[in-house]
Order: sequence, then C-alpha cells, then structure tokens
Amino acid sequence: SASNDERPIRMRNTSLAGISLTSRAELLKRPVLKSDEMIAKVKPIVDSVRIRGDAALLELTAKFDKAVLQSPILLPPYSAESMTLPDDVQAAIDTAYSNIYKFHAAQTDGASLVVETIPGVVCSRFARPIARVGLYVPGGTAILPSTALMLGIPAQVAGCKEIVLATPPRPDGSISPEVMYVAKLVGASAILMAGGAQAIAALAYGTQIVPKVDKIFGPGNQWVTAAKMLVQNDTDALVSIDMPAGPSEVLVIADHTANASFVAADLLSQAEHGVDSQVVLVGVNLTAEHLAEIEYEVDKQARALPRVDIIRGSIPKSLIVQASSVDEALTFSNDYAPEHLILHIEHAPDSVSKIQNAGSVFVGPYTPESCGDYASGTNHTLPTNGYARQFSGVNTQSFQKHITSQEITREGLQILGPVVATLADREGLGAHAHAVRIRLQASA
Ligand code: HSO
Ligand code: ZN
Repeated sequence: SASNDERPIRMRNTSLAGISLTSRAELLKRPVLKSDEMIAKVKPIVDSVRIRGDAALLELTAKFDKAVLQSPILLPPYSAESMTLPDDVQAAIDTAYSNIYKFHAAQTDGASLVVETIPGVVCSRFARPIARVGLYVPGGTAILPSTALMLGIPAQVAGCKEIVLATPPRPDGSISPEVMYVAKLVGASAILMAGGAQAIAALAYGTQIVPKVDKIFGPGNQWVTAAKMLVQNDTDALVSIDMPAGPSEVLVIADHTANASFVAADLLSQAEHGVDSQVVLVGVNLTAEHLAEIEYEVDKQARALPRVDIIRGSIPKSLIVQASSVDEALTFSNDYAPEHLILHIEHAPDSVSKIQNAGSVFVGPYTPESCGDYASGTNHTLPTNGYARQFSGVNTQSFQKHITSQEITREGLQILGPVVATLADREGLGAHAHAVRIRLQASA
C-alpha cells in the first residue's frame, strides 16, 4: 500500500539569499483557485435549489451524500440518543466550549460608542446581531465538530436569533453525535442536513422548509467556496459571506533554538488536512545538521501518522525557505500573509509586534497550532490564500453589524448647519442645503 512507500517524504528547499524578485514572488504564490470555472460549475446546482427548493435539495443529497432523507431539516429538541458520546469526548467538547466562549464573549461590542463632535452634535454607534446566520460545517475526510464550535459560539454570543447549522448527512441520514452535541450547546435553531453548493444555495435563498439566512459562514471545499461567492453576488439572495476561503496554511519560523521534532509535528498537523494544504518552513540561519534533523523528523513522524497518504500529497508541494535573520523571515511571512504563523524562535513574544499579516499567531515552543484549532479560545476560521492582508478571522463582530446614530440640538445646528449648507451648495444639491436652512430660519 501507499503507506509502505519507501520514497522520502520531503519538502522543497530554497534560500532567500540573492534570490531574484520574480523567484521570491513565486515562493509567495498559492495554487491558482480557478474561481470563474468553479462558479460556472456550481451555478446549475445553485439554480436548481433556488428554483425547485426542497425537491432539488433532496435529490442532490441522495446523489452526493448517498443519503435518502424525508426532510433536510432537523429541529430542536434534538434527541439525546443522537448526541450520545463517550464521557471523555463530551468533557473535552465542554472545556473547548468554555474557553472559546470566554474569548468570544470578551469580544462583544455591547457598550455603545458616544462622541460629541462639536457642542450639540452627538454621534453614536452600537452593535446589533445579524438576525439569521448559516454555519457550514464540512463533512468529507474528517468530521469537524470543532468547526461547529468555532462558528456556533460567536453566533450565540452575538445573540443571533436564528442559527442554522448545515452539514452533510451520513449515508444513513444521520449527523455525527459530536456535531449534534455542539448544535445543542450553541443553541442551533435548525440543522440543515445538506452539504456542498446545494447547502449554500438552500441557506442563501431558503426553500419551502429551509429558513433563508442573512450571512453564511464556514470553510468548505472548492464547491462550497464557489457557491458562497456566487450567492453573495446575487442581489436577489441578499446574503453576505464571512470571507473567501482557500486551502488551509501554516508558516513556521524556526531558528537555532527550535526543537526539530516540535517543528516537524506542527508542519505535519497542517499537512494532514488535505493534499492541497500549504505548509511553509522559514528557517533562520539553520545549520545544515539542524535542517536535516527537521527533514528527518518530518519523514519519520509522517510515516507513523494515520493520514500519511494525504501528507504524501501535501508535503512534497510544501516549502522550506532559508532566511538570514528573524527580520528577513518576518518580512517574508508578512508578504506571504499566512493563515497560521508559528514562532519557534528565541524571545518569540518580542517578534509579535512586527507581524503585520497573519490570521492567527502561535508563540513559542509550547503553543502548537492544534490548541487554537480546538480549544484554547481563539477561532480557527481564518483567512487563507493571502487574504490575511485584509481580512480578520471569524470573531464575535462577524456576527454583528454596527448602526450609527446622531442627535443634534438646535444650538448644535446653528454651528454645523452653515458648514453643511456650504458643502451641499458646492455639490449642487440644493435640497440638502434647504433641509438645513429651513431649520436655521425657523430657529432664528
Ligand atoms: N486547522 C484548521 C482547523 C481545524 N483543525 C479543524 C482541526 N480541526 C483551519 O485551518
Ligand atoms: Zn487544523
């Protein structure tokens, strides 16, 4: 079998010393996401659910998930049998829930912002939950109750009224007990048993039985991502999405203090997600022996892992980049804008202030990414593909929008009104100027 394959499991290796700008730019690239092509492929699926609703959704679920369902929706109270778990698993989910809840509760923008810009002119801003949200929890090669926690908790904390958790059913028409248990914990108002582009379409447009939502969250394969992009651009759907998503990524910076086996373990924890996972190691003045030790550990540890076959796909595409200083490594990382950045360097906390672009940072040798993936408190739904330049990871505010408000007194308008009238005249918008002057005259 492939697992007995003797060929070494190795990363590609290159140095930044004297590299041309074009070659450096190549190193920063991700695999091309053919979004136009994918959008064209998902369009017929999305259209069929939009037009034919539940009938199309059930047909597609039978076809892709091999599950024949009476209804695509499960409503609470969810049965106790559907969420029966071994005690240790339930306790682990409870601890993860509590940590993630704490960190996301601290992010609420409960108190409103009030600023008196000039006497009598009071501007304010307050947050309100997005009423109806759809959370996509992928199926596929791994069951992901952790993603249900990462999306469900901030929705719950923000106070979203309707939380629809979508996930593909198993062929017997059930949902894993882990995901069912999380659905209960986060107060999901419905479970949509569907996956892929068809699930996204059902959430975006609603069907006879599936409630339409206002915003769709969550990672997914190319089909899910393309469907999210498609519905976001349809003004009839009137729906937004969390962020564009690509394959998962990690960039590790390691110097002479780095523990080779820890570094290798961190690289592999990302590499096991999928054959398209992006894994980068930036070495800072690593000796040839140290580098060889890391490469040896990658190969050795990989062979002992249950998902070695996936790792055989992702590791050969991944990259070791040699830098000659921590600053050079951080500049490279900032240009790459990784989803996850792990610092295996001396005085790691001191470097955090130099990080400009990254989804989430893991500082020091005892901070594996796995902790952020599951249970420390931070969110694992993060920007990939270089989008960490302009996107934040999912957080409590992703489930809220801000409303501004103002109240101006008669005295305040005496000061501000002439300013506004002048600007409105300049724009040739007489009605705007008039709305001010009519009041200034009335109070004169
Ligand atoms: N590392 C993934 C999240 C995850 N890891 C879920 C384990 N389960 C996000 O990039
Ligand atoms: Zn992970």
